[in-house]
Amino acid sequence: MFETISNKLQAVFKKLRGRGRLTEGNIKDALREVRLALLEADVNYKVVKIFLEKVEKRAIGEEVIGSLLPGQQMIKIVHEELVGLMGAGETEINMQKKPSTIMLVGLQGCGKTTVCAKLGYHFKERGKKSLLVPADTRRPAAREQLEVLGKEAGVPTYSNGSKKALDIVRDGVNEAERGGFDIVLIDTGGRLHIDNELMNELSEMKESIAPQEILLVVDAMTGQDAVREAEEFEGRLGIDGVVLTKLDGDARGGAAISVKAVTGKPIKFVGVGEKLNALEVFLPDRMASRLLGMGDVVSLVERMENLVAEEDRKKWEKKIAKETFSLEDLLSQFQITKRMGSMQELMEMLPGGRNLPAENLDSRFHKVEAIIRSMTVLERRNPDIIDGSRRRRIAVGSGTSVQEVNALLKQFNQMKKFMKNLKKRSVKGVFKWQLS
Ligand SMILES: Nc1nc2c(ncn2[C@@H]2O[C@H](COP(=O)(O)OP(=O)(O)O)[C@@H](O)[C@H]2O)c(=O)[nH]1
Ligand SMILES: [Mg+2]
Repeated sequence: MFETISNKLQAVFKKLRGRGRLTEGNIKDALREVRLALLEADVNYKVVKIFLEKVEKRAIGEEVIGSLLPGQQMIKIVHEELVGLMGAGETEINMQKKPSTIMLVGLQGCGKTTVCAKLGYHFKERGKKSLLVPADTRRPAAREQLEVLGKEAGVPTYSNGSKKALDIVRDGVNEAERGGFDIVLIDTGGRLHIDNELMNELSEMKESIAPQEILLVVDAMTGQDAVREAEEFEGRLGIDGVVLTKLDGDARGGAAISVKAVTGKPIKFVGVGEKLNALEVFLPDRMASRLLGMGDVVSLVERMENLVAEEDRKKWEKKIAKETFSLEDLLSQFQITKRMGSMQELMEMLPGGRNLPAENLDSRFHKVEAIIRSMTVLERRNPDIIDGSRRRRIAVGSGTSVQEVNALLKQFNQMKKFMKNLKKRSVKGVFKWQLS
């Protein structure tokens, strides 16, 4: 799902993550690439503009530049703004009335009949009784199609033999009232294009039964066409929400990102396959993660923020600035890292992290810890005094080899050099090394 856009966005963020500190220039470059990725994914250009203005304002403000993990912080902002665009927590279906009537409308082939049966199944799984009502009288065999799918879903389909859509719908709703159904799902007829006849027919139906919800079904693969349809249906009929189908195909994501921002109406469900259970409640948060192709970066940033409190950070920064960072400090950094969870766990939360060979990281960390613990305090503070015989003693004490002790000392020296350089630019990036 959304491979192109998520690969592109991941590449942008990967570049950012490699940096200890971000400048306004870095951020602007990255946002230019984000812009291209969004436009290529067929996101409405006005939406792209507003979106990037918001992200830029936040990123160039303190949030990213002064951050612990600037790259991750940037992802977090983009993620949050995407969620904001797609509308957080508005996907509930109006179920105040019993039965609640839901009219499914949309163009031909967008997936109305399928969604009708899928919703029947969805509600059945949640203990609600639905009645499917076939009101597409134009397309031959439309009723049979709904019946077959309904049977498969274990949900009854209403029938009264009438050929008039309005009659079928009125009678269907009455039948549902008598039968104690919770929900009536109305499958309406579509057209290849929006025309007056279709709109009149649907408006008449709306007036006649006053449905609790009118859901517009649109095909995500049509990108901006789907958004235009939503705009037009909203303007001419009035809709309560959108069902975005065929997200399992090569949908580029543009429709998912733009619908709410352009029409003001939320996406309530998404279709992710032909099977009856391939329907998901639309969760902006999850959709944003999918678009970014990421694991749970947001919670990683939060964990990190909670753990390395501001004072701690100041203390570290001072140490680094004064170049008094010692192996003892390294050990306590390990402690912080450990409190965040295992390395394996942390890697998995990073975008693409699942593909990294993390199994050995935990044992490598343990080894380093053991080596430092086998040193005396004096050695930890002045690693320069660790000569050959001390190295042998430390290796034996920590159950490692002299080579491993050498490697750690070498690495520590490199780190100190790295920090010296870092100090010239900024000291804030130092915490990044643990994860890169
Ligand atoms: N892959 C995929 N196919 C879907 C999805 N929803 C509907 N379809 C297919 O799209 C075609 C048209 O669906 P249909 O419900 O008959 O559309 P209608 O004309 O709006 O009633 C059918 O072949 C469905 O199986 C979906 O989420 N994913
Ligand atoms: Mg149909």
